[in-house]
Amino acid sequence: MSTQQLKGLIVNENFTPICHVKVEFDVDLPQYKTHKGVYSNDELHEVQAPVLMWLDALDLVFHRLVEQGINLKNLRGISGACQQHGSVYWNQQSVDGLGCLNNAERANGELSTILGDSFAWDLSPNWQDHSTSKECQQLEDAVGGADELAKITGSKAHHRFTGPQVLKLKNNRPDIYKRTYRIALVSSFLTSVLTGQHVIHDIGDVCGMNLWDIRHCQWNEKLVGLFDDDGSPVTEKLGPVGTDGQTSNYPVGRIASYFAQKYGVNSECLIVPATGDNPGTILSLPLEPNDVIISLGTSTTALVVTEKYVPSPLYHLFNHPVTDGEYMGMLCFSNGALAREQIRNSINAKYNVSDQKSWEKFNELLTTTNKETNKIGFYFPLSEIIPDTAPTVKRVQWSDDGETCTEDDEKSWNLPDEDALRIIESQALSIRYRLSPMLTTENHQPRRIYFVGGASHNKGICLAISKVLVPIEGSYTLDLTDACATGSAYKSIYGVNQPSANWNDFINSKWTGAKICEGSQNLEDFYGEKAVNMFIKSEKIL
Ligand code: XUL
Repeated sequence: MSTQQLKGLIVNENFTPICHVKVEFDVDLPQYKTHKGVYSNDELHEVQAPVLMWLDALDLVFHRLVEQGINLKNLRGISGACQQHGSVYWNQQSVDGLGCLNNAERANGELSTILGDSFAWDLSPNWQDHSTSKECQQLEDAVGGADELAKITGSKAHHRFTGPQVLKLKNNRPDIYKRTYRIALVSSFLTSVLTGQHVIHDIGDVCGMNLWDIRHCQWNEKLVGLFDDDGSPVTEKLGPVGTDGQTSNYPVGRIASYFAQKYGVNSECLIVPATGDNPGTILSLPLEPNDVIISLGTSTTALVVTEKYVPSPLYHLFNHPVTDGEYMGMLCFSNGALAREQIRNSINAKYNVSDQKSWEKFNELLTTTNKETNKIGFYFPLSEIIPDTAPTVKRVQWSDDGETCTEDDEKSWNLPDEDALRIIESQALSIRYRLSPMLTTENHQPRRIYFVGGASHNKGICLAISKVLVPIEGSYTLDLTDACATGSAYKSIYGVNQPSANWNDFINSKWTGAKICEGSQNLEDFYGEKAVNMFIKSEKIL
């Protein structure tokens, strides 16, 4: 369940994809009038999604699978990968509403009708929401600052994280908060609808709340204490968490009879807890420690599996969604494809390239422009998450001794040509600087990089990023359009078979590999510490 669409992917026991359907919220469910799957209020910096739309999307996905001639009697297990941080506010009535899904006589009609009265709020705050500065401060103050909050929950306070969002709801909409019986993440919401009962939160996804104490495996008392003035403990509303690999990986139940009756799903089909989209992504391939996945989509995300719990306000640490004692490190930048495309468009306009969407000239400039350690460009057409910055474009140039810098001096920049390499350099330097504490190789280099997402098909971009990150064994691209859906499909196979094997053995036994990105092995580290230091200094001027 992503921001703009819900996909249904079926794979067999050998990881072979069988069928793939999707529902695009704006296009397939126009009655909700969303734009890119959400409602945005630019003045209030709020971004929200209608919950009933997701229920209609779920019905439509099953409907489309049936339309494709898939016999859902063969379905043995289902899991999911959902946009992280979003929260769903169920009311008391939901116990009965969800129960209806398991009652042959009452499970009639559409999900959005059966569960229509089950929500205290019909909206879910989305990960793009930026409206919780006050609450972020409250959470950090409660534990003694950003460093402390990162130590406890794996992340400093972020606008989009569920804790600040729920706190804002309690402060601004106490009526809704009072009516809330259970707060679900998008992942636990999906698992609940599929099973027809309230369920646990997944151990990986719960770390996207800024409330969960990762080392002690429990809600943090000081943080949940911020909700105490309401009179009833927020932990009751938050409900239980699958506190280890056992509870989060094993099926939580069978599919609700609604889906068996209506779409012919095998009534024995097991539901394995859904996780977040990023934890789902790391399950799509056998990652060894120090391997990095870079997802080049609308946003840019870098993910790494690590056995070290080294929290920092610079990045996020989550529990590994499957393996106890491992962690997923994550960087999530909101600016990615859009920023690169804007530069590509001005380059194509300058050179009268007839196909506006062609990357040929952009990629040529990546190889003909001089690599730089003294020039840094920041290109944020959208508000940026890392660093927390309003939309801006800024170009800086440092003197060789790193003492003085000039800003936005258009004379010394060959524009827009030079922006092609500079945007890739700065996106990659930001990843390099922030990932390095989590990497345990000698020079904190990644072992391998796996590129996924839209721009992973662009070899020029992948190579230019690799030159900054210098992976020891090179970079690889995966022919995976749906990395997170694929990872969660593998999770369902693992869970259904009541895992005795360790996750990596399981995935290695079935996985068929990735393609090497030509030229990405044995790279010389041109950029080195000098470029990283210039980058850090430049970011401070933003
Ligand atoms: C991760 C994040 C996004 C969402 C939506 O922290 O906010 O990646 O999960 O995809």
